[in-house]
Amino acid sequence: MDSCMFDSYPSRCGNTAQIFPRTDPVVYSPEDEWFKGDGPLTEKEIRFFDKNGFLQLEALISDDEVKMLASEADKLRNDPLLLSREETILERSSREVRSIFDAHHFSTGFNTLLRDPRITNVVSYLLADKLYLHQARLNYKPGFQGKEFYWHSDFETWHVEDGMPQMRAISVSISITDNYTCNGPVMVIPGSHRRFLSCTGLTPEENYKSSLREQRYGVPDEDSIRSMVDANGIAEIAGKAGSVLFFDSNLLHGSASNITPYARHNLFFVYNAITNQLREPYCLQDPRPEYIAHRKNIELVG
Ligand code: 6CS
Ligand code: FE
Repeated sequence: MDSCMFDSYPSRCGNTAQIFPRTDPVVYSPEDEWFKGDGPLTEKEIRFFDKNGFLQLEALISDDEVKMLASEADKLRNDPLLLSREETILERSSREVRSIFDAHHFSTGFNTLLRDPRITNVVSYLLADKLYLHQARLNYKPGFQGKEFYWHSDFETWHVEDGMPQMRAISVSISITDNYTCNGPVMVIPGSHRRFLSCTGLTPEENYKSSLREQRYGVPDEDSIRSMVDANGIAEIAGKAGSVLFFDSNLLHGSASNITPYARHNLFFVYNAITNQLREPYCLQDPRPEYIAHRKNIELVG
């Protein structure tokens, strides 16, 4: 059975690129209550997120906490035992560490932060559901060496390769270092979360073994990206260490290489609604490993 035929978000079906409308809500809490402002966000912040697909809260994390996060990140990056673990992804062109998945398993500081109500209250309001952690990832972008993340929708990958049914997950990116416009900050296309860019090609077996270093499948075509940028522009998310970016699972984003001396390290927690748990991957391949997409060991975090 070709799963693409019955899928509201078909992608990598081997055919041409297409753009589908989003059929899921963006903010799941009822709109007629947004004005109350009795949750963690003001009505203005909720409407900004609904319209643009992202919201950055500056200085949500204190300077002292940032210092702890930064020292944890450095400790993990220089831990020889971690270097050989599958959770550690190296850059394609050097032995530099690009990412560490499930980083909260190796840091009590990260493990505490992912359950922090300053973060989980915002996400559970937007998703109007209880939450579990779908993925945690420490992204290093060292000075001079940090490589790019090409344009993509996370949901496209999590739907096709992990079997995530709906767009009811939110990524939270915590800046551990200052993110300037020059050192490869996250770039987003505001409003792009409302379209699903169906990508060409077919998912190769064990795609994750290369995609986490350089994504080649699930990459939208240039014409689709251009049409989204023409309509909505590009926003560079600069912010001081301690700022927190909340963004919708389907928002088109990417980041450029870092050729400056200023490192850019971010800690990503991806929260999925408990009612949106992973099914069989829509690409009909074996599920990705647990450290990339939590499927079996899930626990409520908010
Ligand atoms: O494949 C994934 O799950 C990861 N890939 C990217 C480029 N962003 C989302 C996620 O960390
Ligand atoms: Fe991503």
